Amino acid sequence: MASIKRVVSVFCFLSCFSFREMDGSVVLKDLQNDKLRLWIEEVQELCEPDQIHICDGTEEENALLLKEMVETKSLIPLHGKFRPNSFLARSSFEDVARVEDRTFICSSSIDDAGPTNNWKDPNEMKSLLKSLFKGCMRGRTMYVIPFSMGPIGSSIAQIGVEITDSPYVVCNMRIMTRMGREALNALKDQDFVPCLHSVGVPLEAGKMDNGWPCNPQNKYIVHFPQTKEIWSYGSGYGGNALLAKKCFALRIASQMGKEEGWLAEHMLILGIENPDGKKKYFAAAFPSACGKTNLAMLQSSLPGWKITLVGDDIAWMKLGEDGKLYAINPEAGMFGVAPGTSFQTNPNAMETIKSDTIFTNVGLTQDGDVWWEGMDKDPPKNCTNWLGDMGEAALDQKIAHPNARYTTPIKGCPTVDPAFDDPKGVPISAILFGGRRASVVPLVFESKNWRHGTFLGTIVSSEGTAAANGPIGKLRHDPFAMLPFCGYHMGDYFSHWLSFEKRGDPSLLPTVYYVNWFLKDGSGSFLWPGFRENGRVLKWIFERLDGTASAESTPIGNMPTPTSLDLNDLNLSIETVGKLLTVDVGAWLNEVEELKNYYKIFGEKFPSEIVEELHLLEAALVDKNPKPTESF
Ligand code: GTP
Ligand code: SPV
Ligand code: MN
Repeated sequence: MASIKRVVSVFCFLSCFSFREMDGSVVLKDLQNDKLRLWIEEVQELCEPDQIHICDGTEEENALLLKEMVETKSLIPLHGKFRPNSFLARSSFEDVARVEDRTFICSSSIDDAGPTNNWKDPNEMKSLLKSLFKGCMRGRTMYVIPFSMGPIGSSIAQIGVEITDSPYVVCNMRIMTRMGREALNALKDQDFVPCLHSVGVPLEAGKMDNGWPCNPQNKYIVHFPQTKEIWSYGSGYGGNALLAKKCFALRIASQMGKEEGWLAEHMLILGIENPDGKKKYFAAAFPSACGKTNLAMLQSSLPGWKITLVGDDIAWMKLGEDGKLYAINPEAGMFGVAPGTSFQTNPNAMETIKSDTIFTNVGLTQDGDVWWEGMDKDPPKNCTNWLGDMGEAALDQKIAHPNARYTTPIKGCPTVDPAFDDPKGVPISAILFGGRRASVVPLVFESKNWRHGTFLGTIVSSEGTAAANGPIGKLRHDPFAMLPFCGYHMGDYFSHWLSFEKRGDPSLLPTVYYVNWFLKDGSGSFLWPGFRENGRVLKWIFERLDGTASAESTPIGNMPTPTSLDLNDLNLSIETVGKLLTVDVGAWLNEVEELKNYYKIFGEKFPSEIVEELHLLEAALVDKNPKPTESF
């Protein structure tokens, strides 16, 4: 490799190891941080890599890694005419999504992890992991990736360092975070979150990978919330391997937020401007593959309304000195669902991924471009599927895996918000919860106050998607869209949310809304057109906050009056609008029973305020319920 000037052995503490250094790259003497140096030494001793590469985040370094991956066939370069500087990666059948049953929260006590997390004793887990990691990087390069979650220098931001043996992870982390020398400089002698990752496939001398390396029999995605450490073994895919994302920015950060009085949430952040140029910011929590990326990049069909993108997956929110809740997006990129993305459903995503994007598990067309279900009508002739098969060999497979994704820089999005890099964050006026519900939950309703809003977070449930291993379409509770991501006892998490009411002036907190784009009619078709038309619901929320849109009180919350929701030019029948904006009292009473049952799992840590809210809802529904005799 021409650009690697030398392989050197430096520093007494790692004297027997070789370091890859390039012109201007980070060298060991740059590592002023004692904890970092000691940790690198420990990991190198444990994992026994052939060499160590400290990432500086430069273009040159990235180009070198991409070139090496193309040479070893772990990346396919796409045709520069269609997608400049873009690549396709194909994983394996056994490594396509998050693995929730292999994800562990190893708090000091099982009670701290709570009923929604897999718990193992931290000491036992550490010794098991140490045996797995022993020698696991033999034959490979160990990459050290310093990164900042959030704008460097923001008081809400945090520094992490991921060590990985996957160059695919390095290039994805470079898109997803602010990675390299700048993050290292910001670290100085402060603390950081160590994130250790291995694909779990040591290589014999002189051997190369045959396909996507992973260790399906031994996947462990492990978090130590007390010591703020992450260890991940056996998977190279998405949230299992890009440890800054779900592992750090949600599971570990949620624990930090509990300790320090802030919120780490599975939420998009968007800016919304009305035709008069008045602007607000909203955050929204929907479970995985339920429409955050789409909403965050929305191009409204309503004249004069403009939506801008701050984040599509994660929000860190802190109370500002003015009492408002400020949010930053800790990420710098998007790891978005590809299937279903088209110029009709998400034109801004299609623009963003025109270049500088890594696609994983999508189809490859004969002329070197990508394709997936829902991009346009039919797959082009002779398109290979996500496994690289074509024709008969590919018959039982979709072209793209349902959880195929693109990794792309947020700054490449034509609608990126001007405050994307603002260290202060953006003030949040509304928080939306939602999920995939074919029935029961209407298009939109508004909470009455913060406590009721928190209750609405606890009742989120959604039909399963391909984002995680597990049944697709089956309804499951997913409070705050955080079920797989809360790093501590969810009962304590509900109390933490409630506590914001007392931290300052509750009237300055965002108003909570509940939305559902996914109602279906009897034949299984969506009742609501969704996608860009969701801007109409955003408009109603905006105008509610301004006091210019009307609503009527219902047992579940405030709902749009027939004329306050802008449905112009939608051609929806009165019957459809009725279905979208109806509270089905009987179905909601069943929902209440289901919630009573569900809440039991949280035991003594379940806050009494939420029980009270459930009782209030039940009482309001019973009040509206026509007595059985009346229906005769
Ligand atoms: P994660 O990245 O997994 O956290 O998911 P996400 O919430 O960002 O999901 P995303 O926006 O990528 O949406 C996933 C799927 O939902 C895609 O297949 C979309 O086509 C579909 N989707 C998004 N918005 C809508 C909508 O308004 N209506 C309908 N019917 N489908 C939608
Ligand atoms: C999700 O599953 O919610 C994602 C994708 O955003 S992953 O990063 O793999 O968790
Ligand atoms: Mn997500």
